[in-house]
Amino acid sequence: MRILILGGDRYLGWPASMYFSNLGHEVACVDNFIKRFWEARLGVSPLNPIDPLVNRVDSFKEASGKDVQVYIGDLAESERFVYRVFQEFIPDVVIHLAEQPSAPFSMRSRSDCVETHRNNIIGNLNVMFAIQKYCPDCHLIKLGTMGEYGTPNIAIEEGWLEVDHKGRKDRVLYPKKPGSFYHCSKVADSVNLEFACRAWGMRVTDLNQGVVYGSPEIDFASEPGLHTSFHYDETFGTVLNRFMIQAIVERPLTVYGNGSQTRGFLHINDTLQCLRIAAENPASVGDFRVFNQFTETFSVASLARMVVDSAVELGLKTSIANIENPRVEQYDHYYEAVNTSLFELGLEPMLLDTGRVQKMISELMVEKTRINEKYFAPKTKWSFQ
Ligand code: USQ
Repeated sequence: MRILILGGDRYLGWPASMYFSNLGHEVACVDNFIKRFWEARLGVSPLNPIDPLVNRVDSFKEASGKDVQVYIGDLAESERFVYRVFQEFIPDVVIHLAEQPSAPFSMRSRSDCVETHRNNIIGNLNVMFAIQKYCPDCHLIKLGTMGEYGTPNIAIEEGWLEVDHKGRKDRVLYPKKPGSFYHCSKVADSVNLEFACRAWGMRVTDLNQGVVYGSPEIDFASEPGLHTSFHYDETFGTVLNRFMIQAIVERPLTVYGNGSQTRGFLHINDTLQCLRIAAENPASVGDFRVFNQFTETFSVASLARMVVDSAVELGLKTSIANIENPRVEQYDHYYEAVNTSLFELGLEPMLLDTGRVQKMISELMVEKTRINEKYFAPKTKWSFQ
């Protein structure tokens, strides 16, 4: 397949580019390096220094013999750039990972909220119009988030809900209760895509992904120069990645509030597997298909306990600190989310236990001297003064 990966420079997009290339597909990736700009603006960097994308593409070619094409440009800024990419490459599958991914980033200020919406919603619209114009039969795999649903007091279905209301029935998009302006931008994307499926007959898979952790365990991913970006700061680092790094330097784990918040989680290798499963089993014409993409659920407190137990066995002394929660989120809430579709299509999960946490901590330990403890304390509050 000809696979176009949008957002090929960062945490998920770079391993996805190598992974699909390793599988023998023809891969091109697109990026405008805005995440590098945001990182510089916030004064944070990933655990490892990350080579420029074009250098990584060269290193990957040397290691694997495979070519990955690169297009550099902004999906949201100029539809002309987007149209040129689609007209030239004519993808069979588009994997859209090119969005501002952080809830805290979107809550920093008015301008960061607007920037998140501009980047995510307009970028997605430009991709939709490019598909409609140059490759209407192509399958769009769009990264959504479990956080679109929030934590409702009823079971979370996969995107759709059968409703029986005042004696009449319908199938409606599952009601959304997003937990940040970032999550709101993903809801807007879903609404736009569902409409385009009805109006234009687009084929879309919306992957409502949970919280990702770990480093990719795929061919070439751990070779020098080919690492992906691993964040542990409050803005771009996800919770388990942060906890593992905090444990390595024997600092207390920053559990927000009482830690009873429950979320779906998955290893980054399972993200890649899910993208492959979606690509190999395309949505039908006019189908807005939603998969809930996580392999298991944990409360933040239970994750922290698992990290502490794993770290102690490795001889590290760490503890749990229940700090004031900078976010507005529910505690002790109901959380029951369906995630059967990807399993039915063959997903074989890499589940989390103390053994896996220890393996990940041991691998990350090599970078111990690079860890910046200033990244641990959260500063972004959900409430504005
Ligand atoms: N948390 C802590 N301590 C920390 C960091 C986070 O207790 O040091 C808690 C948060 O309060 C939250 C949970 O851990 O309840 C998850 O936080 P997170 O920062 O790992 O994840 P989140 O902000 O929800 O966003 C991440 C990705 C986003 C993706 C989302 C999936 O950054 O791109 O969409 O996970 S989901 O959470 O299902 O919406």
